[in-house]
Amino acid sequence: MRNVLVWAFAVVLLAPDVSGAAAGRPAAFKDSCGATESVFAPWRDAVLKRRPQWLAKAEAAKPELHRRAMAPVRLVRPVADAKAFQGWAVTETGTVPDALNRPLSPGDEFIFDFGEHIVGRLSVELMDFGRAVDAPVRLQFHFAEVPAELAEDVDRTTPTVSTAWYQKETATFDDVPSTNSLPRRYAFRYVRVKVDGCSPHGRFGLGGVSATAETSADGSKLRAWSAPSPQAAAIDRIACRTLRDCMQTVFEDGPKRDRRLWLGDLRIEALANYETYRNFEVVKRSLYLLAGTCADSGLVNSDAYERPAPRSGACRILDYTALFATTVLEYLEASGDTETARDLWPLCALQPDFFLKPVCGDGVFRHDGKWWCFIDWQEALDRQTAEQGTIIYGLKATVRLAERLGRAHEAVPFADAASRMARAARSALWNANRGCFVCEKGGQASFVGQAWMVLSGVAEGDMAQGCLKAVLADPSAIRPVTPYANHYFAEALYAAGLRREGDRHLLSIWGRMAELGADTFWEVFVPENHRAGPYNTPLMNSYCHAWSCGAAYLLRNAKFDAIK
Ligand code: RAM
Repeated sequence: MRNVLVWAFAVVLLAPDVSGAAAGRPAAFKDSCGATESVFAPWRDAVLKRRPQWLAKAEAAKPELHRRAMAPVRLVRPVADAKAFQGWAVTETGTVPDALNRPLSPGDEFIFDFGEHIVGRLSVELMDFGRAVDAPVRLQFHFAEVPAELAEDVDRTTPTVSTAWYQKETATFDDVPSTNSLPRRYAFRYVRVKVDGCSPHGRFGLGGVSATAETSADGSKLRAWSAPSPQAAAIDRIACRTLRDCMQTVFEDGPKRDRRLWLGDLRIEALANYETYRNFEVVKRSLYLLAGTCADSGLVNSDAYERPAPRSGACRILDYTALFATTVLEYLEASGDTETARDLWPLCALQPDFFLKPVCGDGVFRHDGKWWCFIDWQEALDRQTAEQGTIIYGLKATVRLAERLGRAHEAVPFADAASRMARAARSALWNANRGCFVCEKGGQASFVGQAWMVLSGVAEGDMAQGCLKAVLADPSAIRPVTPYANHYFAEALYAAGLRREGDRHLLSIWGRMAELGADTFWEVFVPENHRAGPYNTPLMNSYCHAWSCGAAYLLRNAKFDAIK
């Protein structure tokens, strides 16, 4: 997966702007649907004028954070356990008071277990024993979301992302006694506190260790839901906690890493949020942040930072950009906020100018090397079929949004493009012998390729059921590695009326993570390879990852009920 990551970032950062005539690909398909430059020009003008107002609106919609005081519940240490997730579990070594009110020496250490995953600040109280402490106290802190992070040494790995994400700190405290807060916000269930240096004269000890959890999710607003089974209740609980911990002043992808807004993650978080905490402000802020930081061409980039000042991350994921209008449409439908949807319409209407560029004259998507085609972290995946479906899905959402806003006439070229691409998919990408959609070069069939063909309505009825069942029965079909892509596969099963298969799939991913003791759902999960991940070490994976919280949406949206 490492090569894919390096390649993807190189492409998105080094590729020229995909706007306007810069893309050397024939614009024939777009033009033939009536999506010509003159159609896009007024929207582009409106977008560029509105960008500063959009940033101001993002700022005005900043949600308040709710805080909870948290205390550790026990002391633990990691133990090897072949049956546990990644081969590591924790075992209890004592109670919290065992670590407190006692003189400590260099090398002493304790691992505090807070009992559940939290996102927040840590505070540590230092105490003396009636005598002045004649040197500073230096402590090492190591925060962990899962036991493997406590047991394995990140310094022996070569991650493809910065090790500064790894949640380790050394802090030196001059005053004893004193109460001190660590500088960053952390994502963790466990924290190891180790004495690195202290005076041999005048002893010090820990008076207390506590945390303040932060989230923009208001727990008192969490919608009640009657789960059809204890297993469904457990999955929902973990999914809601995942959403809660990623829901900060924007929807973050992962509070450990990358701590920023990503469009693909946002869409799933927003869907889960509508069924659970229903905080519309944070969706509005996230949409406006992406809108206000769009490129000078008017392209909606895939990621954005809030701090130190709003800024685009400048990644250009085709399948994320194609989902922007969908995310606005779903926000409108859930919140009734027509004003925001109207305000963002020119931006939504402009995006097909970008994501239709790699569609060739025959209506088939062929990667032109100018985008990051993501879909999933699965390295073996040929993304053609999934991208084709995502583009059609995005076009249809743009049409529906136009209809909701009384602007259907403006979306005629997009409706035309969607139906022509659907026809093209059914002829160029359908393999009648295998009964499923495949990619042109090499004929690869994938789970997520069928998912997007079904979700976009390219395949309906028997064709939809048939292609999903075909890949389920085919050991050579490429399976997803992220809960993100698995989410769309499960949703496609439900959409095709395969409820039992949908439930089974949901249980095989989210149910299995729950069985393995997940506090919050993970960024990557391959049931038969717990060490899978795109960063060259599972230690850099995020274990509270936004795009995994969609199980709450799938469960609550009346999609799950066949297996009780
Ligand atoms: C990673 C993040 C994020 C995802 C992008 C594509 O950096 O995990 O969730 O949206 O990749």
